[in-house]
Amino acid sequence: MSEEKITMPVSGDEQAVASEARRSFLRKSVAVAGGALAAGTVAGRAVASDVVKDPLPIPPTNKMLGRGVVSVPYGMPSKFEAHVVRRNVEWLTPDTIASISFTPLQDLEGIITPAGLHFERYHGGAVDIDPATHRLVIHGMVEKPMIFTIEDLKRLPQKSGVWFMECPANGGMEWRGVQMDSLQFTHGMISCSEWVGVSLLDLMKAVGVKKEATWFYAEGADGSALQRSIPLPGAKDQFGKPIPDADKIYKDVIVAYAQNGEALRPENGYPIRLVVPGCEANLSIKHLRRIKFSNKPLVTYQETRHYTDGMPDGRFRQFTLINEANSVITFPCPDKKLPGKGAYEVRGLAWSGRGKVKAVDVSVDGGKTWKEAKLVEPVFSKCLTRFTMPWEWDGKETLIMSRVTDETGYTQPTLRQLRKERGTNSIYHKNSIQTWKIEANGEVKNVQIENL
Ligand SMILES: Nc1nc2c(c(=O)[nH]1)N[C@H]1C(S)=C(S)[C@@H](COP(=O)(O)O)O[C@H]1N2
Ligand SMILES: [Mo]
Repeated sequence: MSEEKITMPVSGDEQAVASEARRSFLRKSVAVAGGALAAGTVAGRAVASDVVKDPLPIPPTNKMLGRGVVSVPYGMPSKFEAHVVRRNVEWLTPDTIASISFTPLQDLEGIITPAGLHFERYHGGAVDIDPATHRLVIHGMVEKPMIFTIEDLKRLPQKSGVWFMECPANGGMEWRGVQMDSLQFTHGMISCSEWVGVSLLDLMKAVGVKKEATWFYAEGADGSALQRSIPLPGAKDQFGKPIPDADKIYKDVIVAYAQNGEALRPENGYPIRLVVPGCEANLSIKHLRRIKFSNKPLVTYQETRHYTDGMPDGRFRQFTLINEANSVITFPCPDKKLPGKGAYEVRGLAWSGRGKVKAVDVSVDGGKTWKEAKLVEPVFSKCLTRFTMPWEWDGKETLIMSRVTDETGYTQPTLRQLRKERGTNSIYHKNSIQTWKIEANGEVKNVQIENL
């Protein structure tokens, strides 16, 4: 819309503001045209969607257009963002009781997932539990079994962290080949929040966990009553084999009651859930009703039929709890094609269940050469980390990919390496390098290349 078309009466004040805005915009556009400003350039090229003409079409104010300010008791995103929603894959969870909805990673910036877009996974249907009547029972191998109300938990010292939550089935549909032409479905079973609650260590102290306890079970109050066994130091499996990292996993665990500044959402476990940072999200039991200490794992349906990794020899690995380092380019991606050749910033997300992301390399030539991307602050442990890299696209077909290395020195495998070690019988823990094919028309395709 051009400035001339605005016929609404303008007050003196607004005129002053509008003309100051015009002057400052002019100063900025002159600077950009002269190439003097670093802002507004990518890969050394100026980026502007239009050549500026004078007089400039300054956007009108709300008041000039006669629109009122919208105020609601609880704010929602702009109606122009209505496409940014969780989505389901219909054939994956045809019944609505066992459901998975995926986070729209292609539309998110930074590292925090708004609670309403946090992916959501239910084995037995969602519930919304009254916090006034809910209780957390802690029992088993303890000196003093205890029952906590939500108010009791909130009086204890707080512990919080910004941690990702990832279902180990993230990417699971792609083990045998390409299946989903959307970033939302290839990687959208990961989200990241600031979680606030009570440290498990404090609760363990309160009930006096006995020395013999080497496991605890956590159980939910929803339809599935999902139960998982979580190792403590010295934990062994049902065959007597030590559980790797049993001395690390439990230390960060919290019983959370808040997520991104407000109470947990019902879909994410209201009023309390376990959060087991860095580990497969099915350990993070929602609607937590019970923690029981023991000296052996439960070996439930959920720990045998599900959440075990099929190996090439037909056997299954069990209790592979930590999510290894992984990364993906979120722009461009199948959901966000390139409008034409020129300067861009490649953007993506990297994470590791073992700590901080140390480095991310990006290739824009099918893995022939790699360049280190910039990590965007903040970089937290067991948290999504944003990376960026400037890129001048020449308009030719190419393959792009990212590869993360975490603070332990572990580097994300290629798909070929992963398949060599783990075959294609698995559903869980697929963290191989994701390749996107950029076509000459700017469209982006999900591909799996044999030698990568
Ligand atoms: N009570 C309960 N907790 C649960 C589940 C469930 O079905 N019921 N699903 C688990 C699984 S498989 C995952 S991946 C995570 C997902 O957490 P979210 O729904 O908050 O994303 O919750 C876990 N905790
Ligand atoms: Mo899951």
